[in-house]
Amino acid sequence: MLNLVIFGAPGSGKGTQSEKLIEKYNLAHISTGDVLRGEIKKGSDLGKSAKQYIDKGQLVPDDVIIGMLAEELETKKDKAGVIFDGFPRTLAQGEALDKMLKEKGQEVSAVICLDVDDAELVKRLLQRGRTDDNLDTIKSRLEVYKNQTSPLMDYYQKAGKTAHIKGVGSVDEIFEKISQAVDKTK
Ligand code: B4P
Repeated sequence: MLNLVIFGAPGSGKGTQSEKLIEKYNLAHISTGDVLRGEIKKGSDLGKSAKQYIDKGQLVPDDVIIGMLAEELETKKDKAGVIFDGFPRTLAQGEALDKMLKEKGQEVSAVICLDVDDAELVKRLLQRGRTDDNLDTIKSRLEVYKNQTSPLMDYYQKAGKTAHIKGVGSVDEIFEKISQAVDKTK
């Protein structure tokens, strides 16, 4: 099983590159951001609670996300692996993912880190214009990324699982570099 984590700051292109990876490698796609936006659209209790965090640029609490991820993972069984897009985002989430995969006799195969500087991230997100893509919220999201999410990179680096890819250039050029990194893990 190919279990890929796609890692990077908000707007680094995780969702964009995941779309291409799922097609090329026949992977299931779990985007915690997409699942949360789906819940918001449905107006569920989970969605109502998540919206308050997302609108402020904060992370949704770990227990909510980990429970949601476990449920999603159970529905993805008929593919060659899974791409985890936007999850994990904290050390607790990373440890929970390892535990869930271990119970299935699996592990994270590789962590693709998309490196993009802040000015480019802000430009992309303002252009995208989702409700959480306004300047104040973007600033909070970048802070949260630095303080809460980037420490997780050390965890994966120590495990020898990271591949750093420059996430600037055309989507196809970046995808080519990611594919080379993925092929090395197979
Ligand atoms: P996400 O949905 O994960 O979104 P993101 O990090 O903002 O964006 P992504 O990196 O996927 O960027 P994209 O490809 O779309 O998270 C949203 C919120 O949900 C979080 O802030 C948090 O509150 C909550 N959440 C989600 N997961 C969570 C978790 N695990 N724990 C707690 N809370 C969680 O690209 C962005 C834009 O750039 C697009 O418009 C795209 O077209 C453009 N772009 C992409 N590649 C480009 C390129 N090479 N050049 C130019 N533009 C490019």
